[in-house]
Formats: sequence, structure tokens, C-alpha cells
Amino acid sequence: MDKSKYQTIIEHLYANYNTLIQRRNVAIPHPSNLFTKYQYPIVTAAHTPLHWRYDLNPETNPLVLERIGVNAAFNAGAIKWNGNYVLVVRMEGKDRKSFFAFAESENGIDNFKFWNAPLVLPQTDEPDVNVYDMRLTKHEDGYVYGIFCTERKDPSVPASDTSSALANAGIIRSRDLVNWERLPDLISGSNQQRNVTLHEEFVNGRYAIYTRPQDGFIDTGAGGGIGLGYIKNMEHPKVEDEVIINPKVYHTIYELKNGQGPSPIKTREGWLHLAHGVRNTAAGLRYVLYLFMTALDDIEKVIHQPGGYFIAPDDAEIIGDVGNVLFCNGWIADENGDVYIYYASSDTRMHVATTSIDTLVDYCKNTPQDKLTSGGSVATIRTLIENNKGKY
Ligand code: M1P
Repeated sequence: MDKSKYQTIIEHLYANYNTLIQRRNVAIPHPSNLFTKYQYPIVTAAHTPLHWRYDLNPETNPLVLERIGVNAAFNAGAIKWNGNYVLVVRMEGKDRKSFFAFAESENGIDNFKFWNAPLVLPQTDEPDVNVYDMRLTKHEDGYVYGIFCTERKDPSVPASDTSSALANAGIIRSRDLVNWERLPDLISGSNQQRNVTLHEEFVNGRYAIYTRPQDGFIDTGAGGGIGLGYIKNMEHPKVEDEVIINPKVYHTIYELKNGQGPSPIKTREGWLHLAHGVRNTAAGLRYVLYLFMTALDDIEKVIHQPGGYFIAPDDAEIIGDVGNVLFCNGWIADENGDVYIYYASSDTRMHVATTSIDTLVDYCKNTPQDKLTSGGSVATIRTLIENNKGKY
């Protein structure tokens, strides 16, 4: 290929890329007034820097072919850092391996740019095969903890079973988001753990950790529910006194399983939790996001739990590698009370929804609870209609 043709292809590639990552987002307030969604996903596979994917040497790649493909960018942890909105994104290569990469934006809703290279995750003696879904928590001990799912092949299954995995929580910590120390993986009484994240404060001198014990890799079995346990020393992260604080419940949006999203946010009226709930349908699993609150003086006690979901996948969000899934493991509360919910749709791309602490607390306190029967739901609606008499 002649030099000028090569140059044209490269310029075109960069022009398209820059247009994508500099695109301004457009707010779409939700008719419920609970949150605002945005027109464009904030991070996608196409946001992956070109120098991670293309060999930019005209001698070795004269046709400008993509050498390393990225399949998806989703399930990001989030933290406010030096005034910016920082995500640790789950990147998934075309080779199906997930890894982590930081992306940063000044306003939290658009212009997310990846740092120069993906994170090199320090290993334990038993290397991770696949890693995903990191939650970032700034703990009062001074460290930022990154807790993620680490997966290795299940050694107990027959050789013909090339799918079964053992999932557990891997733990890293840092003081600057650049240099990370790996701690031992979580030690718990469960076969498998996913959706694990740290409470930001000590509780009676111990670390408090949200868990999701499960019997199998997909099925939570008897362990189903959001758990809470305590750890004396993060260098030997053994979970003690684990209890289920938010169980899965028949015929609800979290009938099949649920999981804590990011670490809860402290408010004057309690800890705000964002979680995912999963139900089964003829078309497969459906993941939606719901909220609940726990008491400031007893974090095991759920004090408010609205019925139903807070955000569900809609329109283009329903479609992706694993359809009908909304998943969230990162949110940021600004000091002025604004909240940025970083959620992924269908295991494919990242979005943001904005709301406020006041809205979320009002929603949790005043949305009717799930009465668990159709009759109960009708009674709830009729009470509102009765109260609205003369107002419509
Ligand atoms: O595919 C949907 C989600 O499935 C898992 O969630 P859970 O642990 O609740 O089953 C996770 O693997 C998550 O990454 C994924 O988005």
C-alpha cells in the first residue's frame, strides 16, 4: 500500500475515534422523575484506545488491520478521584478474557478517556483465570479497596466439563489507584462468592463486607441473598458472623437471586443500597436494579425496601451479549447530593443515570413495599386512588 493511502486510513480511524470519545451526552429525564438517563452509552468496546488494538507500525501492519479485538466494556466500579469521575471498567476481549482498565471523565456523563494501559493485576499463588466486576471502596483505614470476582476452573468436576468454575472475591488495595497490593482471596464458609464489596466504615473495630454466598457457579442454592460478614484483618480476610440481610423471595424481581451492587452510600437517614435482582423468564434471566436502606446504628437491619425495581433495561439496553440485563457495581455521590449511577446494559456497554440523595431516600421511604400478592398490589393502588380523590 502506498504511503498516502496508509495515512488516509489512519487519519480516518483516529477521526472516528475522537468523534466518539468527545461526543457530548444528552440528558433524557425519566417520566418517573426518579432519575435521568442519557442518550449515549458512556463507555463501549469502541472507546478502547486504538493503540491497544492496532499495530501502528506501517511496516508490520500496512493494511491497518485490527490485531487485538475488544468485545465489550461493562460492569464498572466507580470512585471520585482528584475531582474526576473514575471508572474501573470490566473489559472483555474477543478471547473472552475479562480484565480491568481505568477510564476518567471531568463531568461524569461524557468524555470518558482510558488511562494509557490496562491494569496489571498482582496475583496470588493461585493465578486468576478470569477476573471481573470490581467494586471500589474508599475505606476509613485510608486505602481504596478493589474487590472483584476471580474465577478458576473447578478442579472437582470431570475432565469433560470444561465450563464449571469456582468464583471467589479477589482483593487489592491502593493509596493512589496506580500502585496496587494484592491481598489473599476472601476466606468464607461458602463454596463460591460473587458480588462482594466492602462497607466504608469499621463496625465495632472490624471490617464489614457484603457477600453473596452461593452453592454453585450460576445457582445460588441455599445461600441465596445478600450477605454481610465481618473481617478482623484484611491481610487474612476471613469472613466471620456472616448473615443474610436481604434474601431472595418468591415471586419478586429478586426471586432467583440478587447481589449487592456498589458499596452503600451513607445518608442522614440510613445507608442507601443499590442491588441487582434476577428472575427467570421463558426468554432467560432478567436483571433489574433495586434499592433498599439499612440502619445507621445497625447495618444488618433493612429499614426501607420499596417494592419492585428502580431501573430496568429498556429499548436498546435490552439487547447485547447477555440480553435483558442491567448490572451496577459503581456509583458516586457528590458532596452536593448529586448521585451518578454507573450501570451496564446486557453485559455489553456502560451507561450513567443521574439522580440525587434526596430523591433516592424519598423513594426508599415512600414507595410502597411489595405485599407479595396480586391482591396486595391492587390494595396498594386503591389506597393511592382513594387518597387522590378530589385531586384528579
Ligand atoms: O450476566 C449477568 C451477570 O451475571 C452475573 O451476576 P450474578 O453474580 O448475580 O449472577 C455476573 O457474572 C455479572 O458479571 C453479569 O453481568
